[in-house]
Amino acid sequence: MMLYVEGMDKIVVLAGGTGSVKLAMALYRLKSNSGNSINSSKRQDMHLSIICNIGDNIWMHGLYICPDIDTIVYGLAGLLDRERGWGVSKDTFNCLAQLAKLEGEQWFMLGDKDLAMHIIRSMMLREGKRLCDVTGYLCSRLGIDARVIPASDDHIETRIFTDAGDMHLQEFWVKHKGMLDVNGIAYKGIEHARTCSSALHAIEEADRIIVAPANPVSSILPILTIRGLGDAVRRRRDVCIAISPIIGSRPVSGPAAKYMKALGYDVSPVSIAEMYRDFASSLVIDESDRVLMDEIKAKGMDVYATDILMDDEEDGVRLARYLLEL
Ligand code: FO1
Repeated sequence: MMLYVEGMDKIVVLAGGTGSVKLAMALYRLKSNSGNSINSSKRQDMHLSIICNIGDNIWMHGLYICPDIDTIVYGLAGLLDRERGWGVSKDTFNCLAQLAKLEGEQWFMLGDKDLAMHIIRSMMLREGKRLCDVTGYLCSRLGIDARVIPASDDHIETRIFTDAGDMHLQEFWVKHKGMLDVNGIAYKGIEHARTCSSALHAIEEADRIIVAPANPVSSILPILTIRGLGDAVRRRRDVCIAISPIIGSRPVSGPAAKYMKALGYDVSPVSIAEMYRDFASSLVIDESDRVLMDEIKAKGMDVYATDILMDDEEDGVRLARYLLEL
């Protein structure tokens, strides 16, 4: 359990992977003592806890891959391949090429350096350690001064229902390149999953909870649907603020539009308000969606408009500061 220093803001982020890491990195840059390049007068004392989606997790080659956790960990450790938004920068794929020779075509790009993470994690899990402890250990080895917490130690997986059958999210998104029509989505195993005590503790103690601009269906709802976790966030609704992952009628990135339509939602920040209003009291939308403010207020949320696109690091830091100052 984390020991908090009196007077420091406790910030909790609910995060997916590629869409969330820019915000997580920006908050981390603002944080003091993270060895970053921000002018010290602009830094802010804070405890940063990032609760990560685990619905993308998948067993491959006997290894447990946790893409969203790893994206956040690599981002905070300064190792992330920022262009792709996942994996380790300047990684090579020699092991994968050899696997292709021995096993046949590979569709999931596991880099040589990235594999080290999966090998150690899988070994520790086989020794009986919990995913939250394994993640904490890996973060400490990489010198990360923040808590990265899996939403649960239990395995859940987001299944996508298509005309070609139901499949793991990674199969849909990576193997089939997100091209199939989506008829439905389910979080397999979620009814038995329990949240980690460290996630509950972080939520209870938080001064601010930030829902990152992540895919609402495949990143945020799997977190909030885990037993105990959604209730804990609901109890802290007053300090919970969400950033819309939709600008106009398009997601900032990824397959959110397909998934939202499959669940019967219009692709709009107003739908994000419908999905999050039980958990968050405020929604931050893009400046260009100002016209929707009244409609969102009518859903029962406070609404703020600013530039939410994070094209570069400075955009991220500006948005992070805006969220902390709201
Ligand atoms: N995304 C891809 O589009 N293609 C890949 O081959 C791929 C491999 C991969 C390996 C490790 C990892 O941590 C992430 C990886 N991702 C890959 C990203 C991942 O599929 C998704 O973007 C996330 O699960 C969504 O948050």
